[in-house]
Amino acid sequence: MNNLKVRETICLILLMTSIVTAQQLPDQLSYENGNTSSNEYELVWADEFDRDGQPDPNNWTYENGFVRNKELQWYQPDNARCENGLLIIEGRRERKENPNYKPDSDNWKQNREFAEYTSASLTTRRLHSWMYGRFEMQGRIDTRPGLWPAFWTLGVQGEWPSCGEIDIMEYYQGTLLANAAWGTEKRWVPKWDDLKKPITDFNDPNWSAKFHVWRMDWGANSIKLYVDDELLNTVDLGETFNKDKEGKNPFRQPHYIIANLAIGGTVGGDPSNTEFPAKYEIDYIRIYQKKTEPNAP
Ligand SMILES: [Ca+2]
Ligand SMILES: [Ca+2]
Repeated sequence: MNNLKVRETICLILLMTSIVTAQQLPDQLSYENGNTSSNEYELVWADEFDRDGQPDPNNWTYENGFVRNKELQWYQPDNARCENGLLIIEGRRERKENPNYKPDSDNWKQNREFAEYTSASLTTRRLHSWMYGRFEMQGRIDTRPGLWPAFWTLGVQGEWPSCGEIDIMEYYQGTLLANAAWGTEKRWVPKWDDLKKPITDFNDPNWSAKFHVWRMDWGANSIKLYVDDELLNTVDLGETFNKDKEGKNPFRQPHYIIANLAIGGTVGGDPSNTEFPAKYEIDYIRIYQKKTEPNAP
């Protein structure tokens, strides 16, 4: 090739390259703008619940017996199973003898001879915890009277509520909640940043029959809680320092997750006319963190 031909060829190659680049650019841009979960965040942990049988013991451990809020159910692993790609937490009306029964005790965990209900509470405590990121749960909740399903987190250090609590999904008595709680001057008394959303506000009579996606976007400065991409509550982490002696911010430490179906108790409502079993179904739980700065917002 003479010099002219070489130049023409180079020009042609450059021209074609620029055309190809120009054609690729819009797709690339729309991908970057539209799909934040695959661009900004990367998946760091997930359970898709796609193997039938007991939930994966590498991911989950269990709360047992009577645990909190004077709830009616006895927690036991038997009420959790994976089936057709779903984690099913099943509330049952069944009598369970309380092995810790002491008729004269002032403690509600001891002075009940029986539990009249059973259910399950799964947690990643001591197995998996994360600081910051996007936490997502797709599930379907049973919204009938007396049922109190939740998908929430607790911080790894400190007693409640100084450890920090985040309620990504909580439901009872017709209302969805999206909350955070932390410590005050008084032991065991929390400060809340709460949001209550009656499910009738969704103007969908079939809302409870459908699966929904609950999401938390958590960074060093804020927590944002969503259902189906609707922002329910923003928590300003400049405000969430515990008012105890240590004064720590419990939302700047790793948290583990809990998925449970409570029945009755302090605020769960009256389940006595509800037909059992009741189901809380979870299709997946996914945790994403930012690629560039995994521990920053
Ligand atoms: Ca708020
Ligand atoms: Ca699934």
